[in-house]
Amino acid sequence: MRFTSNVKSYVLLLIVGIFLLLGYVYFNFFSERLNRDIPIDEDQKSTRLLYKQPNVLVGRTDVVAVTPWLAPIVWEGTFDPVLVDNIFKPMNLTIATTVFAVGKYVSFLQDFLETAEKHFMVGFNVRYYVFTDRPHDVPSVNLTQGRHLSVIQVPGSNRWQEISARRMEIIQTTIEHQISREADYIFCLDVDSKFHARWGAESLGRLVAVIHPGYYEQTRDRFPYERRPASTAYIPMDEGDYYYGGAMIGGFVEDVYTLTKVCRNRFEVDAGNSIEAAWQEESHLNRYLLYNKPSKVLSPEYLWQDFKAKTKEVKVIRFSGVIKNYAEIRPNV
Ligand code: UD2
Repeated sequence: MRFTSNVKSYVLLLIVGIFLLLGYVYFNFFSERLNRDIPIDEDQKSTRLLYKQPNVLVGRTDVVAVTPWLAPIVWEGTFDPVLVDNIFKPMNLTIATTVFAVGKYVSFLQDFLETAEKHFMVGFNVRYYVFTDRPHDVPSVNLTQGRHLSVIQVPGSNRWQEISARRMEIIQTTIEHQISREADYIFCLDVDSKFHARWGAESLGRLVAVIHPGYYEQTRDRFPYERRPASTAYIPMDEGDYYYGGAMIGGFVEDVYTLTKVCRNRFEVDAGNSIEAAWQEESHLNRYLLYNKPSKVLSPEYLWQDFKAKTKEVKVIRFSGVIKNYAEIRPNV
């Protein structure tokens, strides 16, 4: 009798133990997943999100943070990184990042990738697409979890203008064949650059462009737009919003697809008429963005140049072009 009652107690204890273990597993793993899907839940203290109260009267007054078509211009101090991350991180987004390293430009890849791992879209799924004619020279860089790199072979060229300009066509076809299935957003970046500080989800938008650091203090008639009416990139002297840098194009994959397709077609029309726009694809980009306004504009913090002294309104340099010896690095002068 005594033996049977001991067995019963052991069985009872075992059942209680199993329930406790299951409860522990549920609350530690599954409830955490559920909470991540609901970033702000006022009823549950554990999911409260604390951040500085937004203010409509106090903020940056030294820069303009909105375009006349009401798109944000992203400057340090105009967004809360903690809040932004809490909105975007639960969405489990994948960000495609294209970078061309043709000819000697392959030597810039190591710094570009290593600094991107430190500062670019940290905590997001990132897929780098490296386009090069020298796949064996692509450095091996340690990527953190959720980040991948594909190498795509492209032809070399003996004209830098062609390498730079053909990016539109190659990005367009790669979106069509691969990226459209693998990513939500895309950034197309220049390789001869390094990241120096956070470049995060505050930069995400439907169509994103960056203000070129060399021209944000100039009047529109001084912008180096294509000025010949015979070119499809033509912009008259009394038109234009900002001068956007060709070193960054971003947005939803489908919106960047349309942009690259249109610019590529216009580039080919020009080529058929023996015209090459003043700044190749950058000129076509500027023309496209004049009539298809970006939904978000990044300040020059997101595209600086190492040779340029920091100005007072630029509080943080996030991404900057390195100083390079053009004669040494380019296939032609
Ligand atoms: C400006 C633009 C650049 C592009 C170019 C016009 C900025 C800061 N830069 O830079 O985006 O619009 O004018 O053509 O706005 N590349 C190679 N191999 C080469 C040459 C170029 O891979 O031999 C690729 C590489 O990814 C490079 C990019 O093309 O970063 C742009 O070329 P660049 O950096 O020589 O052009 P740059 O400095 O005049």
